[in-house]
Amino acid sequence: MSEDLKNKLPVTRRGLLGATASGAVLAATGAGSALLGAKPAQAAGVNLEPGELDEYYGFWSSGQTGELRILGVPSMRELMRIPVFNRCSATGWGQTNESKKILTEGLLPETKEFLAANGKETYDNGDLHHPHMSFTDGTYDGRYLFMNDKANTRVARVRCDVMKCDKIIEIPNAKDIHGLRPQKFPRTGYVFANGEHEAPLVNDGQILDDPSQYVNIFSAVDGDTMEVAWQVIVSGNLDNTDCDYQGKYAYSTSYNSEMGMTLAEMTENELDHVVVFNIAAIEAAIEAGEYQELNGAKVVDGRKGAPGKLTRYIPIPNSPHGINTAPDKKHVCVNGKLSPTVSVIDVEKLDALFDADADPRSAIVAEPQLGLGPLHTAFDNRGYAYTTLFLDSQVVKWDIAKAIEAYAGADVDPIMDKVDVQYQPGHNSTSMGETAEADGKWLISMNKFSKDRFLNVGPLKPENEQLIDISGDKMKVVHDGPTFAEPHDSIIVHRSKVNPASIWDRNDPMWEDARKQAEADGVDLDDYQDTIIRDGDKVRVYMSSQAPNFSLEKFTVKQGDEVTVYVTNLDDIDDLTHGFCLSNFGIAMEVGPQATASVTFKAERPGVHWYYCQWFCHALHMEMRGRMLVEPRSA
Ligand code: CUK
Ligand code: CUA
Repeated sequence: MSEDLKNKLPVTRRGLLGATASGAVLAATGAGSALLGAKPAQAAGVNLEPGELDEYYGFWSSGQTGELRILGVPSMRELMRIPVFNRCSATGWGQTNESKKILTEGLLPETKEFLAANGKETYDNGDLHHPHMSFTDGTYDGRYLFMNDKANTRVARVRCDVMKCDKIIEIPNAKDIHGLRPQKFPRTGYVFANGEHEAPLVNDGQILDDPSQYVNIFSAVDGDTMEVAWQVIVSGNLDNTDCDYQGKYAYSTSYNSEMGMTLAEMTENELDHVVVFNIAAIEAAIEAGEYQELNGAKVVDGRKGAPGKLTRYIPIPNSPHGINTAPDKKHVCVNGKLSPTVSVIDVEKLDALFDADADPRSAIVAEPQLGLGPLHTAFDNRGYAYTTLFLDSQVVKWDIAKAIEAYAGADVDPIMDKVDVQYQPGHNSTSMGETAEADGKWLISMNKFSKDRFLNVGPLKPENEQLIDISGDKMKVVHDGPTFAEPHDSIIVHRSKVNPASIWDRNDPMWEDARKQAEADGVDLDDYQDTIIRDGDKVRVYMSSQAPNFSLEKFTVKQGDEVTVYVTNLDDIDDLTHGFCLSNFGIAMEVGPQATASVTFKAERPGVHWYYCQWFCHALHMEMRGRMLVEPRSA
C-alpha cells in the first residue's frame, strides 16, 4: 500500500494496520461494534427475531449440485431444498417411482439407449444455473418455476403449489442449455432456452472436427405443456437470454460469434453480438410450414443472411454475458464481460431493425463504462441499475437516464455509487427486480469466492452471497451468506406472490399411476390399507401410515420377487411427514401429509429386513417400523 493511500485511511484503520497482532484483534473488535452501532435503520430487518417471517422468498439455483433452493430474504435463512436434476437421500428423489417417471419420461430415445448401455435409467447430475418464475402480465404469478440444466441439456419445471419438480424435458438438437427466461407478457407462455455449445445439427458422428458445420440452437418451450414449441438455428453461440415486456422479442447474448473452438479463437473479435428473436415472425414461419422437423422439433433458420425477418444481430463489445430487461419495460442491459461497458438497448427501437432494416446499432441508446468485468445487472424502481463487476469485485450503481444522456453527448457521470463485495460477483438480483414490480429494497450479490470471509473448511470453500441494502443513496453490505456449490442466480419474490399448500391434495397428479394401479387392484388409496397383491413374481404392497404406525407391521415376499411398496400418509396435519426407509435395500422416501409414494425393487436378499419411518413424526417415531420377511428361493 502506498504512503499516500495509507494517509487517506481513517485514523482507527491506520492504528489497526500499525498494531501488533493482539492489538489488531482488539482494534478489529472495536471497529466491529462501531459498525454495528452505525447500522442503518433500513437494515433492521436482516436479523429477524425468532419466529418472525421473511418478507421475500428467494429461489436459488445450485449450479453443479443440481437442486433448487428456497431462502428467506432478508434473513438469508435456507428454508428448503428441492431436488431436480440431482438425487436426494432424504426425499427419495431418483428412486421413487413418481420421481423416476419425471426424471426419465422427458429424455430423448437416443439418450435412454445411451444411458441403458451404461446401466442407468437417467442422468445422476445436473448443472442448474437459472431459476425463474412464470409471469402473467409482467410480474410473477406464483404458478411455476423454470430452470435449465447446462450439463445434460434439459429444462425443468417446479410446481409452486407443492414446491416439487413435476416435469423435466431434454431439449433435442441443442447442446447444453444455459440461459433461460420465461415470457413476461402476456404470460408464460414460452420459456426461452439457449443452447450454449456448438455442434453439428445432426450430431450422429458423420461430422466431427469440422466446426464450419456446427450450429447453435435457441428453443422456445411451451411452459404449460413442457414441449418444445419451436427452435431457431443461429449464428454464433448463445449465452444468456431475456425478453421484453411487450411479448414481441426475446434476445440472447453470444460470446462466441467467432464460432471458435479454442479460447484464443472465441475471444478474437472486438465485437460479438446480441441475437434478437422476432416472436411473431417465427410463429408465422412455423404456421406457414417454413421449418424442418428434426427430432420432433420444428426448426427454423435464423442465421445471419437467412431469408425472412426472424432474427437480427446487434454488434456488442466484447464477449457479452448477462442480459437484463429493466422494469421500465423499455431498456435492456447487455453486460460486456471483457468490455468494461454495459450496452443499453431500447426495445422500442427494435421494430425498425426488422421493418426498415435499420443499422442494428441504432437500437443502442447508451454504453456506459462501469468498471472491469461487468457480468449481470439488476434494477430498482427508481431508474437505477446495479451491475456486478467480476474483476473489480464490486457492484456499481448507475443511472440509466444519465447514461443515455452521456451517450448523446452530455457531460454527466451515470455512476452513482460503488461497493466492494467479497469476492468476484457473478449474478446479482434485486427484490422483484426482474418484474415490472421492482421495489428497490434488497440486492443479493452472488460472489464466486469467499476466501477469508468464513472459517476455513479445507481447500473447497463456500461461495459468498452478500445482502446489500439498496433503499438509500449508498449501497450497504449488511450480511454475508456462505453457500455450497454453486448458486449462479436467484430471484427474490415477494411472499404475497407465492402460496404453497401445507398438505397434499389426495387427487394430486403426482401419484396418478399409483392410483390407477390401486384401482385395478381393488384398493382404496384414500382409506386404511393393508393389502398385498401377488401377480406372478410381482408383489404390490399397499400400506398406510398414521403416526406412529404403519398399517402393516410385517409382510412376506419371496426372494427374487419384484416388489412395489405403496405408502400413503393418511395424516392430514400440517408438517406431519412420514418416511419409508427399507434398510440394507438402499431405499428411502418422503411421504408428506396426504401423499402417496411408491418404490419398486427386487427382493434378492432373503431374511428379516426392517423398514422404518425416517422422518421424525411422533414421540414413538422410533417404534414406527415393521418387518419385510423374504423367504429364500430354496424354501
Ligand atoms: S451464468 Cu453463472 S455467473 Cu450460467 Cu447465469 Cu453469469
Ligand atoms: Cu412416522 Cu417417523
